[in-house]
Amino acid sequence: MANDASTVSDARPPAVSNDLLADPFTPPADSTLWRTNFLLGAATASYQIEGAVNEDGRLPSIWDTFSATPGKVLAGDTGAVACDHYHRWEADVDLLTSLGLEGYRLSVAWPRVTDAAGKPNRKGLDFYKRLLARLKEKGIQTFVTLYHWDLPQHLEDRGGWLNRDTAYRFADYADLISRELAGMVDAWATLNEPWCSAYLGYGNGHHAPGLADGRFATQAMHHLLLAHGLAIPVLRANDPASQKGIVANIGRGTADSDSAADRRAAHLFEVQHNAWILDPLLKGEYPQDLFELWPGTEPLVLDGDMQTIAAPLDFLGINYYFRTNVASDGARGFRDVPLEGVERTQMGWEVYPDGLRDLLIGFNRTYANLPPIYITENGMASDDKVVDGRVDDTQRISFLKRHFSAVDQAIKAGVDIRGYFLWSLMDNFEWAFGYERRFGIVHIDYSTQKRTVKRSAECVAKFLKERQARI
Ligand code: IFM
Repeated sequence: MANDASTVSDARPPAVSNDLLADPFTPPADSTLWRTNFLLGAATASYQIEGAVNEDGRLPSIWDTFSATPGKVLAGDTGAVACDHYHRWEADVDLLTSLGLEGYRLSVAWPRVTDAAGKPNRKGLDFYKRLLARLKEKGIQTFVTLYHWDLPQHLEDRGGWLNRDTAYRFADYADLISRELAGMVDAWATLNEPWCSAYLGYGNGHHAPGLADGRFATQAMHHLLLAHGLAIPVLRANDPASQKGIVANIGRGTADSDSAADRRAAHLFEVQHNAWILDPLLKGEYPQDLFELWPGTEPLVLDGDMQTIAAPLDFLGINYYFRTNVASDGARGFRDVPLEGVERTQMGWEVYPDGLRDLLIGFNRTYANLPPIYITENGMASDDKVVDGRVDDTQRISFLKRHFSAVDQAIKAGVDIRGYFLWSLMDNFEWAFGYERRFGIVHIDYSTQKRTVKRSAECVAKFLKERQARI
């Protein structure tokens, strides 16, 4: 989950131990990640890498507006140029291929492919057609997200996700794009991280469109989930051979003490971060605890909405980054109690791989109909520098190794996990933190657009090569 300022601190990571340096990456021989049908790829998103915001008929998005508003994004950064991927996509696909990555998760920019009347914008569509065709030619599996936060501004001007009509406009967009790209996509995800769109966008205003009201957050969430539910049958009809799913960010909440009140606080944290999204999708209902935590915020739900939202899924995408330690805050539910002396990333987020394992095992117990899982994002930001042509991102290597192990443990405990996408293929526009925070396994020099493969990417490539050699 990106950019919740409450989770950012100045803590610096401790040094990485010697044995990790000696054997930086390769999973142990009995790891399930050696299975060649476990897909290993990398992920990006349109606004974070494409740039070219005024080209070929692209319309403004809420992130163009938000990032142009003083004080909203660190250093006044915007996605106007980003990694210039719109012009450099061929070299970027070559980069993916040279690393041996088997999957690529990207998103389509809604304002690039439709005009204000929802009609196709041919030039924008052609960009994605060329990109997907090249990826297919290279044998790379494609996971395409329809909405990674770049809502067309003209829809926000009519209420954005607070307006139920946006859900229907999204279904129209899903219809158009899946007709156009049918047969070119291996897996469709409707939304990326509705928690961030609803809570950060409409609940606390840290993200576009920057509104801050608890009732807005729950209503926006309802319309986002409705949009998802309306789009799933459309995608099935238009592109039957592909998988259909959604991507949720999940958060681990642990109790600061063993007291019943703190344990309840940790439970409420996970209701707010996980069950708020997963219960409607997998049980067809909102968790009632959510409205105890946020009284008076029940969204307007029309007859049939919950059945629409609970449309069966082929996969669930899970994005995991960190845990939050919490204590009871009386009527306010929970408050963060940051732990001291723990390893943190450039975002200030705690490195806590067990949280991923524990959440996955917990979901497998809670949801009888849990679909197959892909880890659609996992990774970390570090203040990476190019020194003598190399980027030695030791902490990321260790981070990835430990999260691979967490995934392996969850698989061995019975969770059906089919793949893992690193966040991110390259450093990019990290929303409210602009370009300062670097999540890539490839370094970007924003003044020259030079790409430099980091050591973590070399480790992943080496592992993939060894795995391939075993076939
Ligand atoms: O960069 C974001 C991404 O867009 C969505 N998931 C979290 C990442 C890191 O904050």
